[in-house]
Amino acid sequence: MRRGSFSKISFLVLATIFMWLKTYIIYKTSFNIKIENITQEFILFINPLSFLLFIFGIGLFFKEKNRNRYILAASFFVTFILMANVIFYRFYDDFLTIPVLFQTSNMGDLGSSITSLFEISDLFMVLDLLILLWLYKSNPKFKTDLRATRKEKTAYFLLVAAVFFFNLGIAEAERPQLLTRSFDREMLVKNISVFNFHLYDAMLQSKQSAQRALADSNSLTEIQNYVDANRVDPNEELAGIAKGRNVIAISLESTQSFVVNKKLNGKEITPYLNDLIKESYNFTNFYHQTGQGKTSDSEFIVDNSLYPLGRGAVFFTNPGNKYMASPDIFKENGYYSSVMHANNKSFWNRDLVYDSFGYDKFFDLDSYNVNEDNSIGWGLKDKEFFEQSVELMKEMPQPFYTRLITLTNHFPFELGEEDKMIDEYDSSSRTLNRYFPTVRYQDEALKRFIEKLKEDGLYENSIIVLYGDHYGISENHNEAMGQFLGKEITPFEETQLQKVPFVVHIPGITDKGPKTIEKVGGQIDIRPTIMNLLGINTEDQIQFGNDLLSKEKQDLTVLRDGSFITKDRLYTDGVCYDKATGEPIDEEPEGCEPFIEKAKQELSYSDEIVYGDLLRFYKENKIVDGSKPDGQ
Ligand code: GP9
Ligand code: MN
Repeated sequence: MRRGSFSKISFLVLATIFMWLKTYIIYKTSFNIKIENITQEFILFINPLSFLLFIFGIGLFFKEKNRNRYILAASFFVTFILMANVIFYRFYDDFLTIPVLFQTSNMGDLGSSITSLFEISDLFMVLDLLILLWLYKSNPKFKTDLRATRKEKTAYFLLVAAVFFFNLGIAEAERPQLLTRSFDREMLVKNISVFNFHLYDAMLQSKQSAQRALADSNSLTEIQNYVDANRVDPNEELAGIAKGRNVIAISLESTQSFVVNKKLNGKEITPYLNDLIKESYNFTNFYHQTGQGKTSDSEFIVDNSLYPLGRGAVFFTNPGNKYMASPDIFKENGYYSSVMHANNKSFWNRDLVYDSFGYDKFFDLDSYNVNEDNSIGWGLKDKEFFEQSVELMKEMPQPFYTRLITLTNHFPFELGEEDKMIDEYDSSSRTLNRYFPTVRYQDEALKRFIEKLKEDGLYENSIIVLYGDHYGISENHNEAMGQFLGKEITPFEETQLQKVPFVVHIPGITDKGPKTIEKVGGQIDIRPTIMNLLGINTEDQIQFGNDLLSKEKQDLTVLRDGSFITKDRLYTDGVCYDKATGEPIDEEPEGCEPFIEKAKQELSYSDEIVYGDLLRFYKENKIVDGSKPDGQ
């Protein structure tokens, strides 16, 4: 670059470099960002660059004096953002988001103690500002009257774009589907920088507020009519058979039904579960209904009996909505509620969402003793997790509702040799091969868990609910899956593979009278089914699920992609299949026809509730006037 050009941007370059290094130093000293390899470290290092070049680059549109003034102001502004995050992180172990900024209760906690959160070392954060200020005031080298030419500006912003896409490219390679699939703030900051994360957050926020602003209570009236028309009476005989018991719900990570009662090299894959279902209510035509939000979507469905969103994770897009979630219903019935999961509390935005759902407590990573020896893959091993969870459960006020989220059977299905109780499979898919030992391990962990509940006196007065959260083996592994199942994986089979276990074990009851329930259902039916067993009435709830034990329940379940399954038909990708043969049926499309519209309608009603935050219009089981929402 010519000297002239350089002097036009030298103040800019200096400010950028200062801020870049400062951000990286803050990443390393003030935030706890887990780095697993050198690529991740590199991404972390370069990620502030695109934003900083951009924001300081705007200075090129000003003449020199104003330019430097602008750059100084931008430096103060960016430093302020960093500082706010550092201080917030010190208290909450999390990055700032817009909903959090407006969550007065959170901010109230911080309140007066904000000054006490400052540390002497924070002064380091203004060091570069002082240098820039001093240069601006005293050093004429940084003052020329030159304007940047059009060409130079274009070249500069092309460079900014190149840096941005380079960053995004390697981040996507390191963490596929970063922006659509993973909504962990730490992950976003680690990959696209704390600054771009705020921009992303602002974008989501504005979209969401627009949709919310346009909604009124009339939309809810129509939906309530639909819900009421589709509600069936729960099973009367079974109503209240588990009244007053603790509810222990276990989310089985990535567990699909195809492993149940199935052998690999002559060995059962889930021997414990296979025995347990003989003493339980076992639902054999049960499907997960999750979308991109994976585990978090399943949590949303289970606790709300609503559908997750077609795009993104509702936990991330609408964490602050008004919900009528299980914890609130349980609370009204004298229950204490909690979630137990040994991961960062901010993963999937859980900390915020659980507050909205009304949970009394989230036992997150900090509640567990996690070290290298008791961890594998994503974190704490299931056996240890269950073991420690029972200890925590012993201290809970009873009756309680607690949801435990397992972790070991998560892609990439890593497991230490000492924990392998079954061989890997032998196929072209490393993922499928490794799936079996981790499923087997999870099954063993479950066995130990229930034994421990018995030892510790928590078994008899509880009901145990098991469900698979979502698929573990995606369609990318169809060939290997076909080899294992001994049949070609057609779109029909692929949809059938979305079946996950749903098992309700009621000590003293289901062991004496187990049932196999073939009624077609999905995760939205879990809440109404369990509530009826507990004798809790959910007739006033706006929910799409129904009691799966009710004779009247229609054999129909809608998956998030619009596919659906009835008693004898399966519809996916616009094709109607005969369930008995797995073959498409052209001559008799009526089998699917009546449900196609219904499926779409139901999903869109559910979306409307979420995007419009419609449940805010529902108070004390009545729809209230939409013109005066509760001032939120
Ligand atoms: C992470 C765990 C896994 O906390 O729930 O999430 P997933 O990737 O399955 O959605
Ligand atoms: Mn999961």
